[in-house]
Amino acid sequence: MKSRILAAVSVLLFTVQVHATQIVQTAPYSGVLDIADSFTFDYFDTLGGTRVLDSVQLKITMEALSGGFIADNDSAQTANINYEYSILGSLSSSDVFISSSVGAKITDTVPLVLAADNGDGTGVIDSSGPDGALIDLTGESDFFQSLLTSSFGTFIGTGTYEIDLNTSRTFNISGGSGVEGGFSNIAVEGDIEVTYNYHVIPEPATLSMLTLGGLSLLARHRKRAGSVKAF
Ligand SMILES: [Ca+2]
Ligand SMILES: [Ca+2]
Repeated sequence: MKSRILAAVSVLLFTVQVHATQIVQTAPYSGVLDIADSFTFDYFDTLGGTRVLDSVQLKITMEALSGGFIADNDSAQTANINYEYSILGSLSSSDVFISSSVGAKITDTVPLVLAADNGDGTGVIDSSGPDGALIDLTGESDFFQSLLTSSFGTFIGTGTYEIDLNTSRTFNISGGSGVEGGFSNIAVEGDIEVTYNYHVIPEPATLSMLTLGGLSLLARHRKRAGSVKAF
């Protein structure tokens, strides 16, 4: 019985001490590529050492709303090509530690068959057929999240810090010659999310009351156990 009561007391204290909770901060963004913007977040405030940061999760989502990449054959022959494209939305900061790999990437490689040039010629990137094509990105999306279980000390403090979002886009055409590439206005939207996973340290007064409560509970049971023995 004694060990069971002690266990109950320690579980009670343990539950209070490691009561984990979260602070989630979300900054929405949207725009036409390329985007270069900064977003403001609050540092994790330990409130005088009463809260302990356990980990930080960074997340970025990205969805294409419209636009896409263009291919235009300007050669005299039919072109069979592979069109590799990507849009990268990456996060960085001069205030807090963010790994250079944190970014959402919409990417794919698509095969295209383009007819011989219909007369637009080099320098005019025309997506209309039969010698051109538009790879519509509408609805394509990606997200990336990174959980920092160490090296998150730079997120602790008071006040605010900035996280920068920069987008870039690339394409590579292979398998044919004389094919021009480009892009139409690509609009995207998404969220940048910073989550603090932390636990609260109970105040000394609370801890003492819980300890006293547990000990008096134990004492009562000892007394009761003693009286049972007397019979
Ligand atoms: Ca053409
Ligand atoms: Ca052309």
